[in-house]
Amino acid sequence: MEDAHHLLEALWLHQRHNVRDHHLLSTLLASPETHARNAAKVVHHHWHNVHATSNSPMAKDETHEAPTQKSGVISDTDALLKIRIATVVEKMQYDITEFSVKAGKKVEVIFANPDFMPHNIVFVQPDSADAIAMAALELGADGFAKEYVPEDKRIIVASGLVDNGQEETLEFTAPKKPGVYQFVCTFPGHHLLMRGVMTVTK
Ligand SMILES: [Cu+2]
Repeated sequence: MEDAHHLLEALWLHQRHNVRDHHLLSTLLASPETHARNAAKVVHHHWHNVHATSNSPMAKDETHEAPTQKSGVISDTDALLKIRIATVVEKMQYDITEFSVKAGKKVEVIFANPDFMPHNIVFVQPDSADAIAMAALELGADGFAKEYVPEDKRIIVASGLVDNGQEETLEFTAPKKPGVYQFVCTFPGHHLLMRGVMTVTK
């Protein structure tokens, strides 16, 4: 059987182009990978609940409404920066692609995923996003079990794979060294589009 992540990518493409491949969906619904199964369940739900004339299969369903909470900085004090970052439905992007924080400040990132695909968010050292995404890809069959987060010293903090409608909060301390740090989704095939930067200032 093909890797679940390839099948999910195929489903993602079909979803974007409003093509329904029932065989592919059935295969994913039976996948041993929980995140793949969850994603398939969301798509299955849409196919059976969304009005046929809807432009996008995602457009009218309550589970895909824009999150009620707005993304961006929630609060910023001397002690703590609190920020919400969400995925953009069917875009393979984060809705926040840059923010700044003072070196050494505590950061709380609420990562929310309204998209049907699973995504993660991994904060890394400057210019290491590509290498870490490649290392994630090389996890191969272990990828899902490791949430596509490789072991790598350049990772500052990482979420797990977050399924549709879920969120995860990350708490970490901003690096002491000013610079442009990247954040990226390491799910295979996502890293080129799904990334942003955290600028650490003095
Ligand atoms: Cu992703």
